[in-house]
Amino acid sequence: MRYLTAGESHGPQLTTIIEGVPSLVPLTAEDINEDLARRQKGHGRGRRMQIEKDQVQIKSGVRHGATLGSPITLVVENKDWTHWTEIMGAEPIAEEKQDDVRRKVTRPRPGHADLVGGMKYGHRDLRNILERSSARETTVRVAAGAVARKVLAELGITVAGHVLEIGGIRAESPAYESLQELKETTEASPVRTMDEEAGKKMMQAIDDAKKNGDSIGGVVEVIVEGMPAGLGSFAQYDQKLDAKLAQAIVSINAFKGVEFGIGFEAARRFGSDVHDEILWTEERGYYRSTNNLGGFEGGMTTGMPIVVRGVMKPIPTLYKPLASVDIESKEPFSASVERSDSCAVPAASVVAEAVVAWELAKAIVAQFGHDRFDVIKAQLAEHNERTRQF
Ligand code: EPS
Repeated sequence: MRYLTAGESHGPQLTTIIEGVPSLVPLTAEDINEDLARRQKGHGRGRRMQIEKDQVQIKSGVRHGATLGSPITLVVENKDWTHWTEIMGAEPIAEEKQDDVRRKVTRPRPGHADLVGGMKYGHRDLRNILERSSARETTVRVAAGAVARKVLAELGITVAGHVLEIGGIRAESPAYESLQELKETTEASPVRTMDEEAGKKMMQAIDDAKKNGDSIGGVVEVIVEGMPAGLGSFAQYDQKLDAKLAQAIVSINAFKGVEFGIGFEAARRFGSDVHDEILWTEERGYYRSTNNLGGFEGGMTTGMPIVVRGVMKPIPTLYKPLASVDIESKEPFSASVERSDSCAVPAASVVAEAVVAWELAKAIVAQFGHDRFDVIKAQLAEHNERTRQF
């Protein structure tokens, strides 16, 4: 399975073309819209989210509620486009109109792609960079992830994301009976956290940052239950599934780091206090007494829940801008101010779910590869029985 995305933040639409999804997977626009709406929420979002109401249009690859096996094209229109049709239009504009129409950006924002992107592609108008490097693009990554999530759900695999930390305020480690409970609690939280008290403080921290013209980041966690053991491989560096998840997490806009299980904490413990002891029962097959390694050994899934975290830096667009240089005059200036969010960590936890779901569904389809989903389902059931009895 693979997908590409296309589209500018204030262009007419965002598009993804997804290839390699097997036939016969049940799929409706509603499955995708649910995740699109979840991504739009969260305390700390800016005015843009009041303009947009993201809805997918399925343009190919699905008929009467099920995938065909042919490429799936998903489109989400930008409602804001009506305000940007001239500024972002594809047609050339007359010389004398350019200053009025372009909304040219020449003062790069530290931490955004503006300066280096401009140097790289030779754009003296940095809008040509920021339009595509904007996190608006994650809309269609969530759409592609929703398709992957549907594949996983049909195989009994559940993916849930939540917020662990915002602006230095850390939620208590979530105690939950089931992933369903975690999902319901975090869905009701404006900052997608299990810990209500910490959630209030997080919201206050977001409001304070906003008041100061500043932004704040945080840590998100994705948990996946129901994964079979033995996906990915130790045999070659580029087959390690945890490495693919790490790439996927760090590919989310503004993400700077990733860890699995106890993560960096492992550096501070003895081996005897890190590695997860092996148990077996007739009913469960092999399992572990703990899950410090977050569901991976040797680049392969162990069958324990996958636990992966990512750290998001504060958004670099600041109403109280940092020092920058105007690329026309080379004079020092404050960086450009673009409308933005003061904190998008809750939304980013939904994006993290999507990119994790995508990598896992892709690994399953690759390993139990078939054009038909019913055959993949049967092969996975056989695999699970073999590993249980091994
Ligand atoms: C973003 C800037 C803001 C955010 C945007 C990401 O958009 P605008 O420039 O239109 O105000 O709202 O995020 C989204 C539009 C979205 O859908 O998540 C940026 O510069 O990265």
